[in-house]
Amino acid sequence: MIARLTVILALLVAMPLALSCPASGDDGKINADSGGSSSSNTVRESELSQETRLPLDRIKLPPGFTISIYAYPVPGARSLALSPKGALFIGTRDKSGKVYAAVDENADNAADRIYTIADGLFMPNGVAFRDGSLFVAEVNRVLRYDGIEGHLDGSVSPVVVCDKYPSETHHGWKFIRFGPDGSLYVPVGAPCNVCEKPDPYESITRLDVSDGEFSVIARGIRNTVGFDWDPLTGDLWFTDNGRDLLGDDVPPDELNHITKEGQHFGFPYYHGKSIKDPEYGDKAPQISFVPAAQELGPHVAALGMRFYSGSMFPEEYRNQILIAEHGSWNRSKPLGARVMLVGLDKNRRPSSYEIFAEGWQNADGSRWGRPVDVLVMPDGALLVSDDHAGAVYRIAYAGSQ
Ligand SMILES: [Ca+2]
Ligand SMILES: [Ca+2]
Repeated sequence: MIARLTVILALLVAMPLALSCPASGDDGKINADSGGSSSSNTVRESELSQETRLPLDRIKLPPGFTISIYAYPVPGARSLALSPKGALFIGTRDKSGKVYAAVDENADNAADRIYTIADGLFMPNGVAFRDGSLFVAEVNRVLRYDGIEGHLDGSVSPVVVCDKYPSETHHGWKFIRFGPDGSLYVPVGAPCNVCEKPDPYESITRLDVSDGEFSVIARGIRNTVGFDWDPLTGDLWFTDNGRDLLGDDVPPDELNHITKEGQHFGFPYYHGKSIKDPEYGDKAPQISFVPAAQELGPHVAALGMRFYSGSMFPEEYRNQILIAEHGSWNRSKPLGARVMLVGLDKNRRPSSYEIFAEGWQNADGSRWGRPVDVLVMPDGALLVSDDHAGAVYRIAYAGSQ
């Protein structure tokens, strides 16, 4: 599957970049004026009565599925992470710099309270939870909030785990997740539409949260805002957003599959499976590029993705991939604003790419909502965040109809 253009291994085996990230300041605590202030944290009742204001009846789902509001309002809701005790952490990337936690206190599959854990952070898009601590990714830093479940009122000060990531805001917001190895995976996007940048740009890095050191594990990635590990193989898969301004239908967004550490996924030289970049294609280093495992729609802005690891949905969904497409901005006919299903065959190769949920885009191309991330709940329901409507939805399967 690997397009062997020419093989000069020198570049492939370039020494992994290892950067040390000691906590900033003397104790790693954040100054009140640099974000993380608890002074304006709030808690409010989730306004489920607002459900009627969001036209959920426009969402089309396969037979037997239903959609409801899980949390609302959650302005700018982006990445999702769930704690074992059931707190749903929600990142954002707008100027408010807020991180939320939504809690379903009475176990009726709808959050009753929405806490603002932090505000004033630098595009805190990424959230991940491990061993009682919430990790939040700003553009250039990863923060840790210890004992967060006992401090949902925002009364815990974060510790800086690492502050050595680049600070460009262009594709600088981060999706983060812990891998099966206990490391935190942190992407660094291209600080441009299309450009050639050295490590750690255009990569996925692996961060050791115990010492703040990170290294690049995959290159040639323009901007991934979602990834997950295959429950059957342990392999890491990720979405990537294709470059802009090559026309309506080129290039596709990508679903990629890492089979070996150090692989290069083509950007900025090649896009999709084999599309040569008109500007950078001729400058490509003589190395092997890994083509997209599945070409997605052009400019759809594929963001969050998860393998469906639950048991609520029908058998054919098990261990298949669900992808949230935020929706295009530079296409004459808008595309996206939907949740897609990528089917994998018995060899774990993509065999289908089809719509799972749509209807956030209106007939005239305008949108009332835009999916960002997806998360499989312990009961098997699928949560979907929406930063345009400011909501988190719950998609459930109620049986054949
Ligand atoms: Ca509830
Ligand atoms: Ca690629």
